[in-house]
Amino acid sequence: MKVGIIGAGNIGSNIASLLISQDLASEILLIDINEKLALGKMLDLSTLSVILDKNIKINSTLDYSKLKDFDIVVITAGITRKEGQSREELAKINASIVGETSKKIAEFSPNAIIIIVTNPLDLMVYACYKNSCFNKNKIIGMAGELDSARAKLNLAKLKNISPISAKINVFGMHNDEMIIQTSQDLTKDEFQTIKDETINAGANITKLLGTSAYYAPAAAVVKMVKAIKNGGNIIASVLDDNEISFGKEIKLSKKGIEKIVENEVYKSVDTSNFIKLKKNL
Ligand code: TXD
Repeated sequence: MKVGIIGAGNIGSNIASLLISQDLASEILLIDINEKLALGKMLDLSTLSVILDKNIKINSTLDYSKLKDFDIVVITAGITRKEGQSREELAKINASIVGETSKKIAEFSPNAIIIIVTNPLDLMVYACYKNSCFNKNKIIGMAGELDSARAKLNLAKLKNISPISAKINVFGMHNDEMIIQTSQDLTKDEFQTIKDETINAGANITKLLGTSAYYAPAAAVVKMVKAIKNGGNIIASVLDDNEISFGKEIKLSKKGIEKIVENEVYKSVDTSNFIKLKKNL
């Protein structure tokens, strides 16, 4: 599979590294407005592929015509929120980056499946849809797998169980309004603790690193690539008939979203902020 990655920063380059090590791509193209960064990452990743005995084509460019007929394109491009900057401002700036990028993908890889990573995630799925004019079943946003993994860790810590066997998932918006669903018996207080810790998980990492998390977000994208390649269920931000996007469980294949798995919790997702911000993009 040919995988394009727009934005060769922390998450983009880690996605490439995981794709190479797990034999998930035959070709990888890195595109970044910072050409030097993309070139440097490409050279480093090419060397990594040789060390791992992987025969894979890796290139970097700013020329979108090289993104011809790719199967999957991941968008991580964008800016991170600066101090004092509102969510609205960030949404506007990143929507224009994601929008321009999406138009280019539509021009050169019209049959691709697009995975959005850029924040604010759910709104960026909408921005991609509006600008690419792709069918809704070809655009998915990465957040639910990441938030669910964070919730699993928090539940495991609280109940002293393995995070792998923790039965907990996160649906809805990729922000404080996320919705947690678990079959684990919990008191109200325990549930609230897990919810608070999961909501704050990203910000805690950002405080420590001075930048947002990247290993886990990259791994979550790669999980989505695997589900596209081999078929499988994952949680992703997907658009509904009203052009509102939030995290739902979906069945994926090489054709895109095959099915949305219905769940009562979708009805309790608060979409008011999304609708308000969407109008300003
Ligand atoms: O759960 C999730 N979806 C997320 C999302 C979890 C963590 C971080 N999340 C967001 O992903 C984060 O808030 C950012 O919006 C993106 C990418 O995060 P990353 O940590 O990879 O950011 P970097 O390292 O700053 O990389 C972004 C790259 C950088 O190299 C820029 O030069 C490039 O994007 N960039 C562009 N490339 C191409 N074209 C344009 N216009 C452009 N603008 C910036």
